[in-house]
Amino acid sequence: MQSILKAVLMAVLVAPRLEGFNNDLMLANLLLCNAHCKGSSRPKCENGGFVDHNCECFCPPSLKGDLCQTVETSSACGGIVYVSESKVTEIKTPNWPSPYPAGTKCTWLIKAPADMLVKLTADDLDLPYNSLNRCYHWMEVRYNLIGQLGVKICGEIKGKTWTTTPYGESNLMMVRLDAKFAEDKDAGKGFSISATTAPKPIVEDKSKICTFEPPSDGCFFEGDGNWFVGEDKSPSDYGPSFAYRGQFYAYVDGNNGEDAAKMTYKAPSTMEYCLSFAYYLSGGDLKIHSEDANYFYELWTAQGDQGDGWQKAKVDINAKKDDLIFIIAETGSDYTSDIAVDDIVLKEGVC
Ligand SMILES: [Ca+2]
Repeated sequence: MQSILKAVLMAVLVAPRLEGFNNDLMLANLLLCNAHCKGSSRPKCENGGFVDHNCECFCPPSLKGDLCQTVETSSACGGIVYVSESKVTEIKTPNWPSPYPAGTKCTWLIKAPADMLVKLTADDLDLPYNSLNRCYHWMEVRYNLIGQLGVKICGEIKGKTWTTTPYGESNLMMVRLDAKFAEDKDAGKGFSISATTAPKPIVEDKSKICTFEPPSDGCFFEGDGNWFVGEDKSPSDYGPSFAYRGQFYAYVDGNNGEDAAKMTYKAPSTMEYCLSFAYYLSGGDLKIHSEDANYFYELWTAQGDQGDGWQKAKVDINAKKDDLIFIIAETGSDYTSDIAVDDIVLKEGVC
């Protein structure tokens, strides 16, 4: 199987138009390996959830339910808030403006219609922090990718706003109060925030995507021979148990030793780009570099075992025409350090 996968990846990443290569036969072999979880048995996960290897929804943190349709929160606060155009919904912490109870944790999922953005304003916020400006209790705002940790806000704030962007989960925002982490610290007033919609600008979607799902016309990143296509559970047992999205992903086997595997893309024009991707790291380093005629630039790095799960990352890349953009996987000396990527998206504009 591995040799087939390697051959397919070579075809997909390195030479997608290789003459004489029987793509159809290879893709048929791959599809035979993935006959389950299709059609009506495939759940339609909501709120940023995706289908895992058991054909069940894998939910972003703080969401649960068969389709990720429910919020995990205490009974005193939180829930799903639907906002619509020209309507402002106020969200307040328990007892506002008196202090919230010790140890309170609340989660609100704010949903706008699919063609709208969510706009949030902190009308009044008072949450305790220390002399180093570290938050004892905080409000966390997650948006665009609600599975990814958001900004933590504390102190005394009035009037600050957040708006989702047209990319990603543009009509979803998650707001959390965490007064549990430092439960022994005195509570502040909490927060009173208002949520509403904002118009979604019409954007021409100039994005490039690699999901490694067949049938594929190839990936815009060119991979060297150290990348394989994996499906469901990785052959080595040290990689992911399932793809981040769909059923296939690209990976580098930890058995490669310290060799680096590289995917390369040449910027077609001088432009600001946003590179987003899902990655799985059980050791070694994953790096995003760019290179012009004179220098190379280290733009982003993740190091070491990140646990059993996919992470998401976004990297702003300011590239000139013909600059090279690299995704570099260095598996290190430990044979367990498999590295996988999926859902690589390059969009014009900042992240
Ligand atoms: Ca995929």
